[in-house]
Amino acid sequence: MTSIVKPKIVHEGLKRNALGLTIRDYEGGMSTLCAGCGHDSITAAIVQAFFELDIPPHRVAKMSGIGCSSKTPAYFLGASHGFNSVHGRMPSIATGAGAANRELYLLGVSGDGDSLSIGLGQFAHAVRRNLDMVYIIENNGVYGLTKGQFSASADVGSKAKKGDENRQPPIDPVQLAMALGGTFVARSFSGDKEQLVPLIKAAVSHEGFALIDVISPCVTFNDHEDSTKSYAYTRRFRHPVVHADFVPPAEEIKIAYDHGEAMPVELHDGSRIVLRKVADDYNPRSRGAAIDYIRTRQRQGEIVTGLLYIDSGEPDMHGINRTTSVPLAELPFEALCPGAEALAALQKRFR
Ligand SMILES: Cc1ncc(C[n+]2csc(CCOP(=O)(O)OP(=O)(O)O)c2C)c(N)n1
Ligand code: SF4
Ligand SMILES: [Mg+2]
Repeated sequence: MTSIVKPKIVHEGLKRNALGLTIRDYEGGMSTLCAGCGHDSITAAIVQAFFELDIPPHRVAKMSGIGCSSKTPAYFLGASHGFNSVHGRMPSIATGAGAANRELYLLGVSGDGDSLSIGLGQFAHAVRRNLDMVYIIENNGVYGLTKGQFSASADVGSKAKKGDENRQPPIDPVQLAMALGGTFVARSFSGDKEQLVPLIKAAVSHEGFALIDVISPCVTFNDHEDSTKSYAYTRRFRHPVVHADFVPPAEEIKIAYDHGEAMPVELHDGSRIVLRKVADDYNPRSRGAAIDYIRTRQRQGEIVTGLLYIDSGEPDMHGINRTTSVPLAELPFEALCPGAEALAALQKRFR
């Protein structure tokens, strides 16, 4: 993937986190995306979230498929592990990495084309397995990298830059993930860092598959008047249903309760996401009610954002399969490989 080395200038006064690192330590190469691309704002939110969570970059494995969105891991967490996979195949790579080393923080970045067109099957099974990872879809409604064809998330009636109208119904990753049993489902907007950063932090702390669908306008091919994924459209029709505050384990959470109606949800590492409800009838812990609400608002032309559904009690892929608590990558080879004789005995049973 294309990247230009960014000169690392660290000012003395730059804030340091608990590891003594500055935000510069969480950056990557210089972006080669178009100026104003929503994907760059998501990169900035990822950098901020991991810096504030005090996560050592070498404990993160960032993965992607193919697309402008999938290029972005080159622009953040330069000292992390990384794998840029084949188009739509990132979930398999993430599953393998997670199976081998459950102590890595898995961060997948994908596009609407990468996840909802060619990679739909892979995406669906990663949700179903409740693979412990953060999965960000940088959703612009087009194939940006290949110059603006409609993707599977383009809305009916949305027009391409040259005027063609999309007539096929879109796939909404949020509703799809909920139908597949997703345990953390959120939507945000690349231009809303205040909402996106706490959502990323909560997603990292969630044990299981955490989807954040981020509307991320493509300024070159899909930011015109007739687009439903443009900056103007999203700003106008965005409807935050919950405000999310992320509270790390060591912090007093009383203040968060004081701000009116609050719903704290404890995550497995002791951190909390405190949801302040904006819509009276919204319940992010009821799958059915959340889907109904999203559909009702969708019929009124609104794009609901925030943490839309959470269930922090379900086992993740390792819990379901009862795998060893020691990462497979760290077990001695003899413990993993019982030898040729054991294999021959096993095969004999199937003859
Ligand atoms: C197997 C395969 N088929 C098709 C392509 C061509 N291709 C590259 S990126 C892409 C779509 C990218 O769209 P999206 O995932 O939405 O990312 P964006 O560029 O919009 O961020 C396509 C179809 C490819 N690289 N590999
Ligand atoms: S083509 Fe679109 S998605 Fe790709 S970098 Fe440019 S603005 Fe971003
Ligand atoms: Mg796209």
